[in-house]
Amino acid sequence: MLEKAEHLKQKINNFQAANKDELERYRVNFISRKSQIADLFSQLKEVPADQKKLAGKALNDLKNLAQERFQYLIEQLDEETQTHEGDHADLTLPPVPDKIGTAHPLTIIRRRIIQIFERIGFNVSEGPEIVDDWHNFTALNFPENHPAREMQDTFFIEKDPDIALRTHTSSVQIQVMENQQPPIRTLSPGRVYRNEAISARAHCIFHQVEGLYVDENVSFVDLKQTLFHFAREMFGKDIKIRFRPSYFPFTEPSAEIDISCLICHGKGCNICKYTGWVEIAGSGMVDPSVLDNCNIDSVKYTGFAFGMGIERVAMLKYQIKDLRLFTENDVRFLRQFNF
Ligand code: 2NM
Repeated sequence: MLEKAEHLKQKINNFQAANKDELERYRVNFISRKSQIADLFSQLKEVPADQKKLAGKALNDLKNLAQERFQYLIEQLDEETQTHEGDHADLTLPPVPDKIGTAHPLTIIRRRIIQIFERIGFNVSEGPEIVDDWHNFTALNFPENHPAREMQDTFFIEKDPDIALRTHTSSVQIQVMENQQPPIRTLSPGRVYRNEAISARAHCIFHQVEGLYVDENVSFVDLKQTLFHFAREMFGKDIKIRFRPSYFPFTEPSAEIDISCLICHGKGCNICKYTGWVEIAGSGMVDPSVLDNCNIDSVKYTGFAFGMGIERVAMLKYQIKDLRLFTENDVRFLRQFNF
């Protein structure tokens, strides 16, 4: 009896149903009331009493196995006929939704930066990417023939040294100040260009957000608190920031802004080069001569300004190690930013 059960078990496990007829043959052989299993059940009464329990269990197991395999064969056959013939498609089912794309990580970060500053009264200003020397350099206090102009590795338009691709979005803010009197609170996001070799850390095209606040009595304290607020909104309430003295032609005093390293929380790691700090932005009090260049009274008004790279913020926020990923359009990279 046990031998016969074992034999049937193997037959069941090996059974394949390539079509409905074979499925029916399976049903008759192993499921129906005249099946070989039913046969064995009817022989159970002849089994000696001391072996009945064991044999009964073996037959029950066999019966369950036959049922399970039957379900499996039905599903297999269903799947095959659906894909091969298509005549099993259920037209009443709702359609499978299309996969929708996600915003680019730089778009997500740009929108978030704008949102943070809009909530404290900044508006957004945009301007051309092709600019004249005045808006990109001269109005910003870069002296004629000053090495600072070369420092920025500018792309000039061929045969016209007066026209260039903007190297920062400060050019937009010059336009704003030329056209509007304080109070000014504006944010200028946009693409900027610098003639640099492409690497994991540098690109000739990248994105910036610059901020500008001009009014009566704007002080360095306002700059510090505004950027501290931004850092906490962007990176969380535990973030620390520090200001390091620096130099820009268009601000005086100037400061570089660091945030505490998000990876090691200030303990020291290879991202922050074991300093515990990473640079996030440049900033300073707008040089009075820049205000004067835009016909804003530099005796009455003061202002602060700052600039940061959107790529840099995104790399810190998402721990992206190579700048080139932003422009390769590899969906395996892009679809990770789905919020
Ligand atoms: C920076 C750092 C410091 C800046 C200055 C101005 C303007 F137009 F008001 F003079 N806009 N942005 C500025 C100041 C930008 O980027 C690193």
